[in-house]
Amino acid sequence: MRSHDYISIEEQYGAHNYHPLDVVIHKGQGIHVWDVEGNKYVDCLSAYSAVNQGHCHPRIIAKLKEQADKITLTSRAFRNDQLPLLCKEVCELTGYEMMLPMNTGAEAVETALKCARKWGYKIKGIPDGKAEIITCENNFAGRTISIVSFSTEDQYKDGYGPFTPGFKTIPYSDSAALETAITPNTAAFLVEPIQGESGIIVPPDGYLKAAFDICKKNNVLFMVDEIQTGLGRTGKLFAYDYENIHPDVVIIGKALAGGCYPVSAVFSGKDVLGVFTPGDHGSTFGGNPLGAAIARESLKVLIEENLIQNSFEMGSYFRDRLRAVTSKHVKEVRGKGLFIGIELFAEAGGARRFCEALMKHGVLCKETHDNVIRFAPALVITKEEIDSVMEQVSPVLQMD
Ligand code: IF1
Repeated sequence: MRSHDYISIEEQYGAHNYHPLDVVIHKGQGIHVWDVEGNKYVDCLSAYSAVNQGHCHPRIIAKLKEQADKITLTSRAFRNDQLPLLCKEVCELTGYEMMLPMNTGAEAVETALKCARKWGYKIKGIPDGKAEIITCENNFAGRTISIVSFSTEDQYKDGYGPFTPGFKTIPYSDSAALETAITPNTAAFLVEPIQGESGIIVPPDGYLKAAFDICKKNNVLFMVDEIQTGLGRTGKLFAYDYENIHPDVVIIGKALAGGCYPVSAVFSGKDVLGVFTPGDHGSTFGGNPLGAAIARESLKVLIEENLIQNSFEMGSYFRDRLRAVTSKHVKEVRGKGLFIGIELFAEAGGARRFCEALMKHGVLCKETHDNVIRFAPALVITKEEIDSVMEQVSPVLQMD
């Protein structure tokens, strides 16, 4: 079968909740993927930062196979010999006391929201049913009904009401608005250190620190969504590391298991995650030994292969090279580490046509909103590989 055969089958039998580029990927290795015709591409999306360690990393795949031969799922009715070590290794790596495992990012965000509410009632003393959580305009945190309840993107909410109450929206990058929005019933502030979906929006230096300080002063949990920005993507282990803060609650997912398996987690101090007691919350697959073993190996790869520093250095090199391209379409190149957005002028005719042109040149990118092209290759990318990507990107940015 050829690409168009797969595409027509998917169009016929799959729900139409996506509009993918028409490349049918068959295999991947490192920064590269191949389609069913055998054409090779550089993947500059990395499954939205889930494959930070690169496609089919040999060490991660070997661990997956090794663990799959032993035991894959126990449920949390019993214990397994991988989850305790994942919890310990995550805590030692991050300086937190406790971790709660889930599967997808949205589930981890839901976990953090439940934790914040429970903390609000049990510890802070908010009257029952009154807890408020503050979120930012243009956030993205997943697709569940409670999460889309605080989305400000019409399409993500359209047709899904009634919504979960208890959320307040403030502008991003505006710490004064946070201070004003806080009331005695505020349990938490949930924020992305860089807004990915809304176009790689990097807040001004000092914003996260200022927001963190305001939360501390008001006994409000500072909860950071590092699902997309975390685990080396921005050139630090976490994007919050740029501001030397210790958020109360950190949410991770995606690259935690190197794109081989859905594993997400919430980690925090005992004073916060300790509010959960047996039966309060859970998941059949959360903390399963297969996912935990893969996550442990994925974290080791990230550290031992120095991918975080590589992201920092290659990100800055990549941005410099992109900024050096003379193009009438480019308004701004921004980002941190290998989390890069190119914002185009409104007159450029939309980012999608550039992504389609790049695909023809062997570079896979995805537009975010209408006018931003996102570049987020796996963190294993080398300078020579960036040079070769630039040979394709430059002419596309210079097209009419
Ligand atoms: C889709 C976007 C990216 C996330 C942050 C939580 C989640 C995500 C900061 C939820 C997920 C994904 C979901 C995916 C596309 C993608 C995305 F464009 F939609 F926003 F990456 F930028 N917090 N982001 O970015 O994690 O439940 O998906 O595991 O929905 O199509 P999930």
